[in-house]
Amino acid sequence: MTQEKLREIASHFSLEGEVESIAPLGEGFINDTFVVRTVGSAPDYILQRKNHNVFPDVPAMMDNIKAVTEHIKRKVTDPLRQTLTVIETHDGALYHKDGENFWAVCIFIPGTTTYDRADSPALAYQGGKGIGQFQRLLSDFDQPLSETIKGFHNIRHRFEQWDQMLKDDPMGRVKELSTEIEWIESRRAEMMAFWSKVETGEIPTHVTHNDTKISNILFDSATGDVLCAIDLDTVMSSTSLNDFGDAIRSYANTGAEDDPVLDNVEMSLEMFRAYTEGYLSEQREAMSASEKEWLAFSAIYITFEQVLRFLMDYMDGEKYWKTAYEGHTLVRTHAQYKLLQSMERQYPEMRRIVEELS
Ligand code: GN1
Ligand code: MG
Repeated sequence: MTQEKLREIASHFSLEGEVESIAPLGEGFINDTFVVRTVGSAPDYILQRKNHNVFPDVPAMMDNIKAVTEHIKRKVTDPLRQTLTVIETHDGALYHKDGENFWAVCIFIPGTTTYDRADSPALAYQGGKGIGQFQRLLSDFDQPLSETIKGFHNIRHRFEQWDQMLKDDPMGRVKELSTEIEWIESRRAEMMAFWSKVETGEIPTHVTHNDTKISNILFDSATGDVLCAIDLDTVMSSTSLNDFGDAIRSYANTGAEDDPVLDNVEMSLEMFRAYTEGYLSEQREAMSASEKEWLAFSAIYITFEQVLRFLMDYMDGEKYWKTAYEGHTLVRTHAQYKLLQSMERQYPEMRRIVEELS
């Protein structure tokens, strides 16, 4: 994408100050992200091309983000730093459509740090607190939210996709994957049993973030404290347990999500404890007994789902996540499966920690 084209796209939004430069930021696996630097004291901005293959209804997604961030702004002391600020186009829209691509802008929050990996229990504690805070600020949000990705953390829906994938076998890879397929099938009943509790309401639903890996949290560079949750594309109604579980999947992994060296990958109980402590510091009172009962299991549930999703994408020819090399998504599948096994082994201890801290 040329500078000129990016500048043309940015020009549709109500930006303060003159654009100085537009450069790629980070390495999102789904969207394309740029930072727009402006001249002088005007704010800088984040410009994103939203992946419409992943998000079929970008306008509905932007409505969700706008509603949720406005709600948070009314409750915090520093509304420009403690959540995202969506910038409209000159026509008052929340996105600009260029051909078939959707673009959106929010304010770049300066003086912040992001991490790809949690390098200390203190950071995990802050991350847990951040998601706990995010859920607390939205606990009285009562507007309808669109389901922007159907059945996102709903394992019943994921198994429907799985059964279809096994039938279609678009790349002819099923025959090479009997081991991996068995990883999925042997856990089907256990995962469905958990999800049934959400379906019957035994485990309640709330407004949730749904993508709580560490890189989606901003930390204040000056204090090291958590500032806010970003990447609100998947804000929807679901069980808040999944936000916890997805974060453990990210913070407590001693290796990388796509680690080719499986010996690097374990779940660190120390990080699990720190994240749990931070999360419960915000959520202890609000949580129901059933949520506390299933909190530790949610890490296993979400990590299983991630194994399933990566494996399905590999079977589908690696279309969903960006890849750095062929077979990258199978490497991701194996690394996440190693993490899942590590969690399963340590599950009694995880439960004990939750009980102790709650
Ligand atoms: C995607 O958008 P990003 O990179 O934060 C994915 C998550 C996965 C994650 C795995 C909308 O997250 O669900 O857990 O990759 N987001 C979507 O790295 O599918
Ligand atoms: Mg995302």
